[in-house]
Amino acid sequence: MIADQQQLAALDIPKIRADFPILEREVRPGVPLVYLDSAATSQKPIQVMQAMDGFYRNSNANIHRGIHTLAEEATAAYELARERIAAFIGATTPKEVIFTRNTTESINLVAQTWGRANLDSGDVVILTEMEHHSNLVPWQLLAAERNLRLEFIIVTPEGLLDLESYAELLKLGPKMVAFTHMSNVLGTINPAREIIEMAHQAGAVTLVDAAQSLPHIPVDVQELGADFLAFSGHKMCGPNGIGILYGRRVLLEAMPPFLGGGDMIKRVELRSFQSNELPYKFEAGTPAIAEAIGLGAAVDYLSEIGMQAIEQHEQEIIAYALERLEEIPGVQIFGPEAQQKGGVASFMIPEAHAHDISQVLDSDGIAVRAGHHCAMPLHDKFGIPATARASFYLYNAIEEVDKLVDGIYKVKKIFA
Ligand code: 7TS
Repeated sequence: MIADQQQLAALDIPKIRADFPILEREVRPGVPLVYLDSAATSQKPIQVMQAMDGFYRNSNANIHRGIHTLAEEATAAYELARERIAAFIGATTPKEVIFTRNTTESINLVAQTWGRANLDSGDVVILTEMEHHSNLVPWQLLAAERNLRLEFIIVTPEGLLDLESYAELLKLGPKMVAFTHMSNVLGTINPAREIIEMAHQAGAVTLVDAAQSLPHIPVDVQELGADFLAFSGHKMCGPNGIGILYGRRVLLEAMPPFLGGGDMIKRVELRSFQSNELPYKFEAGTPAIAEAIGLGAAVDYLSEIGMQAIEQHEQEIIAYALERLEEIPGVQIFGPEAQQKGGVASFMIPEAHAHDISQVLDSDGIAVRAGHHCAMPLHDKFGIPATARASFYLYNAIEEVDKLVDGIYKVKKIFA
């Protein structure tokens, strides 16, 4: 049986786990960590830590400024990271890859610059009912300022987007369609290519929130046809404080800058400035240099393992997790079946609140997230205040699902 499972496995899990030192720790003496919270943030492999450490030990300097050796090395490493990320997502040029702090900042950048330049009173922006707050609030802020009309693609009881409701909304002639590629609560992988194609036929620009998809499945911006695409380094084995905004070159060229300051200018006079060229126009001030280099290393790491193999591994884990969770009496699982989702399982049991579930699981070293997962409107829609969420990544072993299920039975016993 075990041999069969190993033959089936898409990834060499013991080998991968050896790259993540934190996975060896015990939460308490004798209680090993079972990390099932990668949708919140992923763990980091030594390759990423070494890349950042190496930069600080050998080449630390500010970029794009000095002509001394260290400044040149730092600049080259920072720009090499950009090139690797551009290749990873299929951008036509590294100029289309903007370093930001995270997905949240990337989406705010689009709302504040493209949005302010292109949206005015009465214009329609289409979002979905399953968005993370970071793809809701930036548009709400702009809507209040510009008197925009926000409309939402309906989420079905199964946790899928209702594309008929979308087709109806497109008749309103929206200027922007911004949606999550993969739900951080339901795990649903949305048909991004189809959504984008329909938006383009209606004349709208599109933004894909790829925070949950890009770390887990192959994503190619050209194949999707995305105009903008946002993601975070920390969810894809990279460091905190670094994220990406991909934008189609013609759109980025036409947009005003976001933050003003050093690096984003070509020339400054006392009362005026001339913007720098792409991508620097959108990178004001000293950026997170080590973090960008760390993200470049994360992209190398994921590429070497292969995004298709990672996707297949997570498909195996989520299929098994749903099967095991469904055996638990009274359990309620949110989102579609395994084939339509990534490695995210949000659930409730009648005996206990999500926070109690999380606390009892933690006593066995099992880390899951409890709460609304920054998707309050979606939880309102399903009429629940909170869910417990187990989320998986390339380093999770199938046995960890069994530990989770044993833990849930323990919760049921305690709160029975
Ligand atoms: N979009 C989605 C779909 C997300 O899941 C998240 C973070 C974000 C945007 C924001 O990413 P950030 O890096 O800018 O914070 N999601 C979660 C989560 O599910 N648990 O913690 C963070």
